[in-house]
Order: sequence, then C-alpha cells, then structure tokens
Amino acid sequence: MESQNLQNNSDTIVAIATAPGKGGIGVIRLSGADLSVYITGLLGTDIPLVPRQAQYASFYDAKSVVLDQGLALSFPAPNSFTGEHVLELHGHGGPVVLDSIVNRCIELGARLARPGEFSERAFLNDKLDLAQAEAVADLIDASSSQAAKSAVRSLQGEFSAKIRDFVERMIAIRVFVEAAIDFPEEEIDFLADSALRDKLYLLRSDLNLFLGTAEQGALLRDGITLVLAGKPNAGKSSLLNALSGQDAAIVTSVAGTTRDVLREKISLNGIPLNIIDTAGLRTTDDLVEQEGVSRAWKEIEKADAILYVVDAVEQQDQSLEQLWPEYFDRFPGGCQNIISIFNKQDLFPQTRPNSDYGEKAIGVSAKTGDGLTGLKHLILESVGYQDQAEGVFSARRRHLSAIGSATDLVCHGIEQLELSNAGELLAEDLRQAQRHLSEITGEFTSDDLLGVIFSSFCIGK
Ligand SMILES: Nc1nc2c(ncn2[C@@H]2O[C@H](COP(=O)(O)OP(=O)(O)OP(=O)(O)O)[C@@H](O)[C@H]2O)c(=O)[nH]1
Ligand SMILES: [Mg+2]
Repeated sequence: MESQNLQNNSDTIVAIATAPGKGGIGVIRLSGADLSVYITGLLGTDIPLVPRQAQYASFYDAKSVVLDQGLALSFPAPNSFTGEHVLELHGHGGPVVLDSIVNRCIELGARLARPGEFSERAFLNDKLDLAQAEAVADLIDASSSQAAKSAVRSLQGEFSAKIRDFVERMIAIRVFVEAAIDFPEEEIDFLADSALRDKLYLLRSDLNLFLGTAEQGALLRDGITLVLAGKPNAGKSSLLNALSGQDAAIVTSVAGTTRDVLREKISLNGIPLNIIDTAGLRTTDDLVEQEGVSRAWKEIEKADAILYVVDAVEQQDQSLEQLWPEYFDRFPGGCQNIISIFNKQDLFPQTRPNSDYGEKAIGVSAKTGDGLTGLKHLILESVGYQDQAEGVFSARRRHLSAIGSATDLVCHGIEQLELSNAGELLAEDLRQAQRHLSEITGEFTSDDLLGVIFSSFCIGK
C-alpha cells in the first residue's frame, strides 16, 4: 500500500462486513464524509433514518426495483466505528443479493474497501490506536477462548494504557535529567538522588514484567510449532496420533513408514500448537525416503521446539548429545528447545529416563497414553507458558520486539549512568526507548508499516 492511500480519506467505501458464504443475514457497511446520496439512492427519500436506530427498509436498484428488504442503521460522524458517517444495511445473507446491493452502492459512487480500510480510518480518525486496531483483527482471528479474552483486553485499551504509562514515566525522568544536565558546572551525581534512582530501577523491572506478560499474549495468539523427530520406528507418528486424538498418520512396524511431512493442530491450555510429524532420520538408499529425511531436517531447523522421540529400548541414562549426535554435528552448540521422549515405556516399565543432565526428558507410552499429561506440561513449560489467566493482553511479535528494544535501551541507559554518571546518554536512551513504545500505539509509526499492518486484515474489517 502506498503512503498517500493512508491519507486518502474522503471517498466513500463499501464492503460486505459479514463472513463470505450464506447466512441468515448479511451486513453491508458504508463509510464516508457524506452518505446522503446513498441513503436516498438505496432507501428512497421518505425513509426517516434516526441515528443509531434500526429502520426497516427496502433496498432499491436504479430502476426502483427492490433488491432486498432489511434494516438500515445510520451512525452519523463522529460517533461511528470509523469516525466518519457510517451506514449499515442488514439484508439477507446470500452472496448474490449482497453483491447486488454492493454494486448499487458502487453505481452511486462508492468504491470497494481495501482490506482493513474501515479499521485504518478508525485509526486515522483517532477512534482506535494501532494496538487496539490490531486487537480487533486478533479477536476475529482468535483460535481459543483465552486468546479471545486477551484480545478483548487489548481492544478495551488495557495494553495501550500500560504503554502510555511507561512513556509518561520515561518522559518524566528525561525532563528531570535534561534539566539537570543544563547546569554542567554543578556536577550532579544522578545516582545519589534516590528518587531518580528508584524510579529508574522500578521502570526497568516493570518493563521486564510487562515483556513477560506480552510474551504470554503472543504465545496465545501465534502458538508454537513442535516437530516430532527421531529414528525410524521410535513412535513419532504414534505420538502425533495420541497427542492430536486422531488417527492422522500411518503407523506400521516397518521402519521408514513416514516420508511426507504431516501437520496437525491442537490446542493446549488455549495455546495453538502445530505438531509436525517427520520421516525417521537415517541414511538410506531409498530416494523417496532420502527426500523425506531432508525435509525432516528442514522442519527441525525451523521448529520452536523439538520433540526428540527415542525408543525406550535405548539406554535411558544417555545425554541428548549421546542420543542424537547428528543434531549436534549439524548445529554445533545447538540451542533449540529439545525435549527427549522415551517412548514405549509400556515395554520397559522399570526404567525411567535419567535427568542428571539437566535436560528435559520424559518417559511415555504412545500405546497406553501413559505419561502424555506430563509431556503436555513439559511442552508448555518449555515454551515459557505461565498459568496466568488474568491480565494477559493480546500481543504481536512486533510489539514484543518494540518492548524488548525499549527494555534493552533502559538497561543500557542505567549502565551508562552507573559507569560514568552519563546523564546525557541516559536521556538519549530513554528518548529512543520511548519512541519504540510509541510505535506500538501508532504515534511514531511509518506509513509503510501501517500499510503492511492494515492490509493483513480482511475486507470489511
Ligand atoms: N509397545 C509399544 N509400541 C509402540 C509404541 N509407540 C509406537 N509403537 C509401535 O512402534 C512401531 C513404529 O511406530 P510409528 O509410530 O510408526 O513410528 P515412527 O517413529 O513414526 O516410524 P517411522 O515413520 O518409520 O519413522 C509401530 O509398530 C507401533 O505400533 C508404544 O508406546 N508402545
Ligand atoms: Mg512415522
């Protein structure tokens, strides 16, 4: 999207606001600076539209033939979602009839809205800040009730209010420090001022806590990708089936059964998990299996966490490096999140994995389901999930990176102060940190980024 589009706010836009397909009703939304031509053109002249009150009406085409009958609702500016005049037409929910009404609007001068354009106008007219506009999209896309609740919290402005609070605290500290450095001859010792020092340290620890909460929100929104990897016949496909509760993958006693990459989605405590089953890792002359193994390694490389499945017949007192040297050959110092799963525990009930190495390891049986609850806990724990139902707000990766950068800058600023009493450097770090946070609410966001964000919304939003 080009930046001038973001400013192009005067024309009237129209879109079907309800989901595509058939339904009891379908809603068409119009937004613009003046909708009188649409009201008379569609509804006729004798309709007494009272603001925000549903009015039963017929929707007419150019020859006064009735296209549909339904409700018309007008929201005069500025008291509307977009801040402009908005007209909603609730007709019958068939794609053909809704299209005919949209076409009539276009005939009368409107144009089809771009994806996210209603939300974009709401943002440009200060009806929502950027984090709230994103929360609208996140609420619609939410894949669990927890994710939906956290999106509502962001939509209500809790997230934005916290951001603004941090920005205000940064400004207050900057004002103080900048005022003090205007008097260089006084040689002020900033750290000796306990009020300033306490404020700074509290800002740092609050930012760290805030980052943790935002990470939880991002986890609920984006979920994680887990890859099942291991030697042939270890029981990867059996585990995929057991975890997803579906007979998704073929399981046989033939080593090398799985060749393709298989994906299943499940939800664990509201967190969407993409679980990927892969071909057993081994060297082979079979061309098809070779391709499967090479695809398996590609998935392993991209995973948020790896479930390394081992047949429990293997010595369970080995470290991960002994069990899976190929991984460490490929990724020296391998820093991915790996859980070792000793499967087929039903065959070896006396043995248990050795956790002396400080690694994440668990014994399970895909066959009997034994140990799967423990495995699920271990997965959640290893991706940093905390069971805090309250206070989580939906957050995106862009928010995390902005909060992370702001936190780093504040830490750096404090170091400058501690090392060399450098007030100017602290003030500069705070100024930049504040800018990063303001990007979240959209106060300092480039038009290009705004374009990218809004164009990822769906039409009619
Ligand atoms: N006793 C027992 N057998 C199991 C268990 N899990 C899997 N098996 C058996 O082990 C064999 C291999 O299982 P799969 O799930 O196909 O193993 P895989 O790791 O996907 O194998 P490949 O696709 O060939 O790499 C099958 O005969 C399964 O029935 C378990 O927990 N206990
Ligand atoms: Mg398999």
